[in-house]
Amino acid sequence: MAPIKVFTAPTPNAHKIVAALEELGLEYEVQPVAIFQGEQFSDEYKKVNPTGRIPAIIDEDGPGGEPITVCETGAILLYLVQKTGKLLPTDPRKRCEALQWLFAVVTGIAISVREFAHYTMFAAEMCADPYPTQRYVGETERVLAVLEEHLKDGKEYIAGGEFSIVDIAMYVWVAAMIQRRGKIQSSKTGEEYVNITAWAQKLARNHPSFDKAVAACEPPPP
Ligand SMILES: N[C@@H](CCC(=O)N[C@@H](CS)C(=O)NCC(=O)O)C(=O)O
Repeated sequence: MAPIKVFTAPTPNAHKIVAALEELGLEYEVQPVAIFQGEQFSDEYKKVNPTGRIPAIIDEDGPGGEPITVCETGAILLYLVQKTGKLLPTDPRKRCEALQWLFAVVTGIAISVREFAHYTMFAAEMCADPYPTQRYVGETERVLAVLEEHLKDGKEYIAGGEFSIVDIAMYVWVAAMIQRRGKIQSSKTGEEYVNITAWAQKLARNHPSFDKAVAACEPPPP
């Protein structure tokens, strides 16, 4: 069976998909896309993902044994669940809870964290107006406080009481923040988010897939 081709760059969104493939034990082959050189907008890549974003996957053994291309991390994660029947609770209530969190992470929390990083780190000197920075710092603060409260009492997983694609989708952003800032903390008070930290540390210890994903997405040497 042909390995799943996964289009990557060294970013949390790519780590998310490679970590899921690792967790599921699916064979995959990484196809790096040089997003800082604009390769995501090449005619060739736009045949894979017309929106010019990584990651994307091509599974030669898709539904009905036919090839399928899937873009958007939420859709890719759900495709992998559909393919394997793993990494999402099967109990209907737990599944609903997990899907609710998945969409909150992919469409909301991840965007806040990404824009927070953009305005405080990558574009810090390019934006004279304080509004975007204030908005994303404030929004990131708000959503991380919600997650911090949710993970209290030593909760091991975000949803449904089991490890799922929701933990994978959130972990990659938390890990990126911890890597860049040393710890995950409130920008207002400087206080560490202890519940998020404990959840992330436990995941990192028990799931080597995350480190493997980061290594697999490293850009090829020039
Ligand atoms: N909603 C998309 C977001 C993907 C995304 O933002 N990818 C970034 C890398 S993390 C990208 O391709 N950036 C290239 C660019 O902005 O031109 C998803 O979840 O797949």
